[in-house]
Amino acid sequence: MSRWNDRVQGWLFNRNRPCTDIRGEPDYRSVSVQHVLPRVRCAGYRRLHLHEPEVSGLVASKRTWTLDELRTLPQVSQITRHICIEGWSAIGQWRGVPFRTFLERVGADLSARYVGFKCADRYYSSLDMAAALHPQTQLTLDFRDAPLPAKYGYPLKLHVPTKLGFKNPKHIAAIFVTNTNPGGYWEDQGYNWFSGL
Ligand SMILES: Nc1nc2c(c(=O)[nH]1)N[C@H]1C(S)=C(S)[C@@H](COP(=O)(O)O)O[C@H]1N2
Ligand SMILES: [Mo]
Repeated sequence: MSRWNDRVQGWLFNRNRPCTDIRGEPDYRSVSVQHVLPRVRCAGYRRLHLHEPEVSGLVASKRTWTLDELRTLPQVSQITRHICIEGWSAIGQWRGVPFRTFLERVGADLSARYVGFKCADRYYSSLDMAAALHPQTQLTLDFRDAPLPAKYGYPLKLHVPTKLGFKNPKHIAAIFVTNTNPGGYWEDQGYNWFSGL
């Protein structure tokens, strides 16, 4: 049933419709309960490539991206609402690279079906390619005008305002493009995989 639901949601998804029309003031205060906050290591540990995202799968260029390199790509600032399935939501101001720009830069096969994410705290999730390419899907580096605080996903988070909160991976350690559905931490425990808004 959930599979069928995924398919119908996929058909209904409008690839370009902005999903949030935010007039309110950003009030982002996470109410999420994350049991493990990973200790992430970035600049300074670069030689070890710890927790700077490793890009693999159906991409022309498989390698690790440093945070400095990500900051050389075009950055966009946006205000979007995050909606958690547990009943809270909050508006945040986020800056980062439009994920489509990133996928194009790494030579991703944009006709592949899924993009998967592995996180430094062993969380994981995945998206359909249409959601990954949505103009508001953002590889986020900054909260307001400063690097993401640890609890909001340092060093890197994916914002997907067209999806429920659990499909917005924080502390991203690996990104891969694939035709095999990678599932997700909550998705594999019965939450609907598509979870569109
Ligand atoms: N790595 C990682 N990403 C994660 C989670 C997590 O526990 N670990 N929780 C998810 C859930 S359920 C929500 S609602 C949001 C919460 O993001 P926030 O803490 O920045 O508000 O992150 C999502 N991404
Ligand atoms: Mo959540």
